[in-house]
Amino acid sequence: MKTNIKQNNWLNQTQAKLISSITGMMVFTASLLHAQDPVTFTDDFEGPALNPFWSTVLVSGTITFPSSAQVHSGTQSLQVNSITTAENKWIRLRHTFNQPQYGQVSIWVYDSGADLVSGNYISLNLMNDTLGKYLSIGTMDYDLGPDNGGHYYYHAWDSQQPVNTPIDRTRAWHQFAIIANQNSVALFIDGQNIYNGPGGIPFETIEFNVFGPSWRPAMTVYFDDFKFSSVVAKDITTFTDDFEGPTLNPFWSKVEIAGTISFPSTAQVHSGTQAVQFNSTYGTGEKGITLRHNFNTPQYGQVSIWVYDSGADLVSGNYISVQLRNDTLEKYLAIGTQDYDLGPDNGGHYYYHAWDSQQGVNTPIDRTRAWHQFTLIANQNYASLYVDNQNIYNGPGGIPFESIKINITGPTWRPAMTVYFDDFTFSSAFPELSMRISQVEISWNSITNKTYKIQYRSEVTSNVWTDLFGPIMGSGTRNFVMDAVIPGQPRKFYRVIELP
Ligand SMILES: [Ca+2]
Ligand SMILES: [Ca+2]
Repeated sequence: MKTNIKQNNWLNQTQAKLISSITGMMVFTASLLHAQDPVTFTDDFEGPALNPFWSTVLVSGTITFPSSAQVHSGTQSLQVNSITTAENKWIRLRHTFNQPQYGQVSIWVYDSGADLVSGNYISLNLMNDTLGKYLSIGTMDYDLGPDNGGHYYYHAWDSQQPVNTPIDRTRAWHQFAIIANQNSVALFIDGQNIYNGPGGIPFETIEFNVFGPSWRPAMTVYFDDFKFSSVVAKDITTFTDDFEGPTLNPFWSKVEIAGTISFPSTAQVHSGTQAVQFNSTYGTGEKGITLRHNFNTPQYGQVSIWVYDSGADLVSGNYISVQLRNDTLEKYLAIGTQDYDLGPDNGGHYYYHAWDSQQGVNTPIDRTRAWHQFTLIANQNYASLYVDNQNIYNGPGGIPFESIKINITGPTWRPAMTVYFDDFTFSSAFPELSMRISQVEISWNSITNKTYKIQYRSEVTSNVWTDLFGPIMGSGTRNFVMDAVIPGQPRKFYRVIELP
């Protein structure tokens, strides 16, 4: 008996992504046989041991974990201690991905070196090791005033040297956030945008660190609340809700403060026989009635919803707002109303809020007590807003949204109000294509008058050889059989046996 074992080894299901760029050009990338990276990873440093996501390099320094000396969230953070030795200080926490990434990365840093004439460098870096390029937000190893180490610095993909920012260092918690896209890069400190520039370089490694020459003093720095999310769509890519179901779709989570959500409601509908009804109450505290959806990963895409504006022409009402939110950066894109309608320049028109708006901006579109459609588009290259298909805003993009929020709000003293929403749509700018191998072909050179049997083994058969096909008569040529590939099955071995 002769056996011939062939291994069919697919580590993971084939991954393919279809990415459409703004020019309408389609770029198709597919990669086989690579290990999966996490799509999101957060670390609030509350565990008993450092998460194995991180690898460490400790030269002239140590890590104290967990540390409770300074925390941004919970009761723990990560403490980095540099030490004075003959060597330069170099304490790094890093994660290297299997595949280069686009995405959003943020961390909170307790800047112990603020206002010290001599300290250590602190930085958050996204690195493309292959190209020797990096994006970085950080500090100098001294603070000698606003123009000389007293502010935070950044380094863009193509910077020749660190660039000073307007943001003063203080001995407190600060958030460093980096969004690295295919088309753009945006850097933020405490939610303030400090840099926008070209993208197109993915990062292979995330690193945060404390370093400095040997002669700089020992320093203790704290890090907390790290967040990474890939910008690749792993969520649903489209979702529509005409609010015609028997219960509210679990896509939505509800918040009902000084009010309620009635579902289904038939009092006012835009389509079918049902809508969702928001009811605020008077005098029971600040109103906050919300439907929300949190995505697993930040999104680019388009959202629209129909709103029945019950507050139009009322001198006192509630705010109505539809928002795409980047909760990490505490930024949002929104269309909505004021909580009063006192004429065209004073609450009588619809308002919008762009990613970088300081306050709501008036539009030319009059409020009426009727159904109106709000449409919000947040892309890598632009953001656009529409009311009833009329374009009310175009501006820079580059900030993905992590959640959708639909709400009515208002202070205690504003009256109770009832507002209706209907016909919601969401579509991702990254329609995800997926590819998998559904069948394998097994073939062997056969001899006339011989019979063969095909067997396989896998984890499913506890690695025992099991008959698949046969006996099959040899044809004197190459024989072929097909076998289905079951989704999620990691590995299967085949062999052909020549029967005696
Ligand atoms: Ca914490
Ligand atoms: Ca409906």
